[in-house]
Amino acid sequence: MAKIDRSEITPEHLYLSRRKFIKGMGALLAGAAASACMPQDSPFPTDPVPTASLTPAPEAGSTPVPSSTPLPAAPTPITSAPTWPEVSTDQDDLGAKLTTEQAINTYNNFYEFSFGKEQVAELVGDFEADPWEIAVGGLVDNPTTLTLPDLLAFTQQERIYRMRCVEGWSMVIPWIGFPLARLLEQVAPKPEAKYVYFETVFRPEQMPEQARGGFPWPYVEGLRLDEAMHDLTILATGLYGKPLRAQTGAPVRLVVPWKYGFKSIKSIVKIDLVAEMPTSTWMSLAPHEYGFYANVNPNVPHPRWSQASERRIGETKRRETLLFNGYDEVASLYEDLDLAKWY
Ligand SMILES: Nc1nc2c(c(=O)[nH]1)N[C@H]1C(S)=C(S)[C@@H](COP(=O)(O)O)O[C@H]1N2
Ligand SMILES: [Mo]
Repeated sequence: MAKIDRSEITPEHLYLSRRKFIKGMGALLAGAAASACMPQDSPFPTDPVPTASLTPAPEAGSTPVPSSTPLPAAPTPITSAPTWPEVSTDQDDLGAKLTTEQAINTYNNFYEFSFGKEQVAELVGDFEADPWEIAVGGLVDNPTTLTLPDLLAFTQQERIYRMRCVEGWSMVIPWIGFPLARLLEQVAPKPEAKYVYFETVFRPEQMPEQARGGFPWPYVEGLRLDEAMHDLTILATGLYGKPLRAQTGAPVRLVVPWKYGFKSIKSIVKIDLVAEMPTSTWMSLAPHEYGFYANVNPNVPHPRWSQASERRIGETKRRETLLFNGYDEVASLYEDLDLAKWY
């Protein structure tokens, strides 16, 4: 049985796995200045990683199947669970089959726990997603702090979305959640608010890689306000009709299906309306490789590999990647933007 993804190249993972072999500090990435306060055993590479080693390796051939790691018995408990909508269909709007619940919960990018996608689910045991609070503020008329019951009081819907990681793999996930617009309407953004800033929880005692340092925690992300208000943009609280597990971003994470997966920030504790474009974690780590927009675009290669195709987890043959991940309805948001650039 081929283990999933040993041959798959991951921008994030690759830097990080190499880091472990490299002592001392240097350029974080080509041209990026390293901070003097980085720990001596910083996992960041001292030299740019040779391009050849970063080219996606050919697929192993056999059907990639997520590891046999058994799922924990119960999902993250949530005190006041809403009536979770039934999973109503097993297809997305292009007719693609849902990725299995097992795969969605055992193949994760959540660097706060581990840089290894198959290790995350094994390391989330200490994480507490309940109780939870999200502070929503910044340039708004009604700043607020939302508890988990507050979040679950928004009418929860099922949204079956494709998710495309910048690394070249994808899934089809039946999320449960609600449009971020409902929450933003409630706090009433001021006219000066142009962007939305998101922040993941910082809890090194429960998140092993946060405890190790070497990464600019907490993970942060941002959207333009009109992107955040778009009906496709949701805050997810569950998947497959159950509350999110820690590995998928419990108790609440962003899902922006037309952007590369790294925009969909997990385990959110802070949302601020701001006037200036926020600098995301990946922009600060590698500004020449990860832009603010990060819209899925098969015509714009990542500086180190093509984005033309993707591997749907559970399938063997690669699929062609679609502009905006197939969500053409967002095209009007970008009429003034040069999509030929790596945004
Ligand atoms: N806080 C946080 N959010 C995150 C990440 C992360 O490492 N930390 N990884 C991102 C990346 S690169 C992807 S592809 C998706 C993966 O989501 P999934 O594990 O639920 O499939 O989460 C995104 N959100
Ligand atoms: Mo990703």
